[in-house]
Amino acid sequence: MKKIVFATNNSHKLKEIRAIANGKLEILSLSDIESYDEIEENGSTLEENALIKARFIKDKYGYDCFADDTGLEVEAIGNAPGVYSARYAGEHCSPQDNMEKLLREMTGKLNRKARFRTAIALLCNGEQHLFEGEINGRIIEEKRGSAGFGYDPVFQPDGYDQTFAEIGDEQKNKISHRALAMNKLADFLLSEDE
Ligand code: ITT
Repeated sequence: MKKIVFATNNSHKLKEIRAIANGKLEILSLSDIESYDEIEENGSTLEENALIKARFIKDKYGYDCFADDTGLEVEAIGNAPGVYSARYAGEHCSPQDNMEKLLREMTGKLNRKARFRTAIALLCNGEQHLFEGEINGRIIEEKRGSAGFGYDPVFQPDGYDQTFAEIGDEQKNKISHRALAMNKLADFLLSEDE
């Protein structure tokens, strides 16, 4: 089975990606390769940040790898927090701080449209590839649900009455931005093996 490193320090993402890969790929974590690096994400787009993370691990450890960068883009506030989603409420802030700031900024706004977007950068066999996934939805007025992570309690995907944090991991992993991007990556890697 194809082995590939997923360059993330986010344990929730690792769990999601392993569930989405569904045993078709062997996904190694950064701790599996004994990497405890803090990788600075100073790109100005999701694509650039995904490449920065993947490139760092490829150059330092030599493994074929991929990295994900994800942002929440909210239309009424100029597509913020976007590439700054992780540090929206400041450096080292918590997901709760980020959601509280977002709900404050959205107070009284009638346009609640938002989307999650994921860029995955893959460095494999000396080549670089990018895969994307996105899902549209809306920002609700108050947090609901306890599954998932990050902004999931305030994001309700189109076609659902529940937030990502209410629909649960299994359903989220069928429809999410990350699932769409990851399925493209898995199809690519598996077709290469044929
Ligand atoms: P790595 O860079 O180590 O992969 P990270 O948590 O820093 O992990 P990102 O920069 O991609 O990852 O995350 C941007 C922010 O968006 C961060 O606050 C996450 O909690 C949030 N986020 C990412 N994916 C999400 C998802 O599927 N649902 C809700 N929030 C998400």
